[in-house]
Amino acid sequence: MNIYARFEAAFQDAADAPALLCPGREDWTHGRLVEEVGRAARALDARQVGVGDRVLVQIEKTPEAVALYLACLKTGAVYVPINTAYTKPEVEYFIADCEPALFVAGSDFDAGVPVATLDGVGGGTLLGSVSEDPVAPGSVARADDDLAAIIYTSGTTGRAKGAMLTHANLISNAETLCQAWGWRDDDVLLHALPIFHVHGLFVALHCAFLNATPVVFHSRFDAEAIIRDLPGSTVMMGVPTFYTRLVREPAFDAAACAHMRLFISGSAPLTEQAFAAFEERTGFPILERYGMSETLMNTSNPLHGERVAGTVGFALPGVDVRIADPAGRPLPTGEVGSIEVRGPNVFKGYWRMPERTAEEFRGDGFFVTGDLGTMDAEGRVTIVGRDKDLVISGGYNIYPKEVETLIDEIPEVLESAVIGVPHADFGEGVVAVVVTRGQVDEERVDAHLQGRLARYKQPKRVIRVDELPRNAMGKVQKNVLRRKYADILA
Ligand code: MCA
Ligand code: AMP
Repeated sequence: MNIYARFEAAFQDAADAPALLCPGREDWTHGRLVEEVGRAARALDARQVGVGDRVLVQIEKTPEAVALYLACLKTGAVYVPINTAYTKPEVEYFIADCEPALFVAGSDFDAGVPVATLDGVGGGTLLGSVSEDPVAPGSVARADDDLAAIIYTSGTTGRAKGAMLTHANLISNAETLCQAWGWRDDDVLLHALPIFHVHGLFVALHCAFLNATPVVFHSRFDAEAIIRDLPGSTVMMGVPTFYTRLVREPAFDAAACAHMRLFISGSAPLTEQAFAAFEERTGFPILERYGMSETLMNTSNPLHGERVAGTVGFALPGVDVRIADPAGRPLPTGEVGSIEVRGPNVFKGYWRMPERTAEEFRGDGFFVTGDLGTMDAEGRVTIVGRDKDLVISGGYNIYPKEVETLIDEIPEVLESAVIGVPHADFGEGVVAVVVTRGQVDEERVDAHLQGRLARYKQPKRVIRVDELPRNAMGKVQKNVLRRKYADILA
């Protein structure tokens, strides 16, 4: 089943009802959305994008971008969205890796593959010359394990891996979430997440699309704009930074949230303090859930029942979650181990990386998430750490290895260690600790990374030291560094 067939059936039943409510722009009904999907499908066809072809996309968040995503689903192309913050060399990696039939960029890009543009107001070459004639409803039939999207996620080696997600992965997870979160016909989703990651693109939009309920579509997160639109909304999804920023706004209180029914958090740990501050201010216990690009959503706190701060809740229906030892053997209740998951939500593998895929699956089909956690007797999961060297800053993942590799290119740098330390706004912030020959200051490191690495991955501070702490095996002790510099960004 093509997931777009599910969406389209719901859209057609709600053709005159609002789909995307866009502040500062004309709203789109579901009927209009279907037309725009048709237009984007025609644009793909005009560029000979066929079934199974990759469409790499690095564009601003607009209704047209949503239509392009849905058009890829409709036509059986594989949607490959990437962060708008990526620099040219980063983008070139993705082009070489996924070999797109088309790269849709925000502005002109010299790529060596066909390029079309779609800008921040929906203009550009992609849709510019497409005829307005209606396109027939329907979508290309897709088998359960046919790809719908590739979502790149960085690896501990510093090389990004493309997680291949199938139509069946997306359908099963969307249905499960609608059920778990009790999606209602009168729900209105307040959407301020980027749409190049699983959270904003699949988790949030699919709940609304399966039910053809409206989405208040903000192009980016802005606390004041959120407060303005709360009275017309019922559900919001966000990363913890959204919620800690909202609590800092004096106008954000129980009265402002009176029309809301649910706030959902994920992508990064929501601290117990943030959970408590939010509940104290609004009366709402945030519902925290846990997922990954490779697995979509795995666990969720309950809609009805106690939401426990600092935990990510129970395995979602149909998803097996276990805590295992390094050999994949299940551990007794309460013990800390590797979080492993299996189910219809789990991806097909990494794009053109069969060995990496094999390494991260157990023989019995469980996927090793790289997160460490515990499960209590009731099945409630708590994430206690990560077995992977990863920093999560404002919900974006940053792999230290990628940053270290670039910093180590500076001739005067002898070695570097990139760590995440507590950051008041982003939860964790990136810090680089460097050993240098001669004077290398923060500006020198900044200048080297500029244009090579997305800004959000760049260190907020660079610290020079004489040597890095190492254990008996010679491995850099990042935990020692994290403790030592724990306060510098707080
Ligand atoms: C922006 N900056 C950041 C971040 N965002 N630095 C570190 N971490 C960040 N997350 C930097 C910019 O580079 C810039 O630096 C300065 O902050 C201001 O940039 P601006 O774009 O204005 O920032 P903002 O609009 O305030 O963005 C913060 C944000 C945003 C709203 C928290 O990062 C965001 O939307 N995060 C959500 C990420 C997300 O959707 N994650 C889900 C993926 P300078 O001034 O130095 O140039 S994970 C996922 O999908 C899994 C499956 C899951 O479980 O959900
Ligand atoms: P990504 O690779 O961007 O899909 O990020 C997935 C990672 O985000 C997971 O492996 C976790 O480490 C982290 N993550 C997602 N949700 C949560 C959560 N609720 N609490 C803590 N970490 C989370």
